Amino acid sequence: MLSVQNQTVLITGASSGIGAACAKVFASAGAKLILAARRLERLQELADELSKNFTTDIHLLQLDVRDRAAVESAISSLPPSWSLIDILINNAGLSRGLDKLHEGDFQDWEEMIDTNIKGLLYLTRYVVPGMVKRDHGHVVNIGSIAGHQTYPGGNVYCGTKAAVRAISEGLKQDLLGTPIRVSSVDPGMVETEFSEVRFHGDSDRAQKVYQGLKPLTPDDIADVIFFCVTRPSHVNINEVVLMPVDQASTTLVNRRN
Ligand code: NDP
Ligand code: 8X3
Repeated sequence: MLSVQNQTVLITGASSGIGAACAKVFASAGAKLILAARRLERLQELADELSKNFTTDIHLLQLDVRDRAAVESAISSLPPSWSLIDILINNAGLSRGLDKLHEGDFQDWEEMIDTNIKGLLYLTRYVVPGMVKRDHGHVVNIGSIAGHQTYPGGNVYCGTKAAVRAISEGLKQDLLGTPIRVSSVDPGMVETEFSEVRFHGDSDRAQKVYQGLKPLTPDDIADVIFFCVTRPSHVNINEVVLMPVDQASTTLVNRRN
């Protein structure tokens, strides 16, 4: 097993859900954390909590991954002790709406495409050259079961996650001949703020998504990401698809009420 002690880990979307759970797992293993998201106050709360429990170094980045210039500037202006990123976790992402494609909202589309695809590409483009130069690194992209199976109303969100899947595969191919590893972790239903964001703050509708079943938790996903990253350096876990026992596909779920 590889140690992440003193490794620098950049986690996007660390202010909530899966990203925040990753921060905890990597902090507990002694990694140095760069936590990025738009909500700086949420990152600060997380950093305060982590600092109480672990002796980890944390650097916060208030960053909108959709803004290419901001991503370039954030990465190029990292202080020297933070600039050598060993592990990039491309987790920032969201769904917006569940409309039929022909009735879809253009702004929802732009937001998903700009965040889930272009944001992930920007981070990758600005971070991976340093990994190549140093002959060391691991990129973990958070895909989704939605990148493997499309469901009614999922159209554009599923399209973005199918793109993440193709991008992960392409990056692995383009990095062949280097020791840099690429993994895609593709969950089914995880209870986070995801559905609340999808339904634009309608928490009653969001809660119904997980009603009567036992969803995955953010910690379940962080655990799998940590497993991928800590395999021996010759092992590349390309793709992990995981879902709750109560789920069999994007549309088949077992609800007890
Ligand atoms: P949350 O809504 O809890 O977290 C999403 C995170 O992404 C937040 O920290 C948010 O931070 C960040 N984010 C969103 N937009 C931007 C942006 N433009 N710039 C920077 N950060 C951004 O959801 P999850 O934890 O569930 O989602 C994390 C990832 O997991 C996403 O890629 C999602 O698609 C994927 N996923 C989720 C599943 C689920 O069922 N929950 C299943 C499969 C995949 P902030 O708002 O502060 O910027
Ligand atoms: C999130 C899982 O099935 O809601 O990516 O699209 S799903």
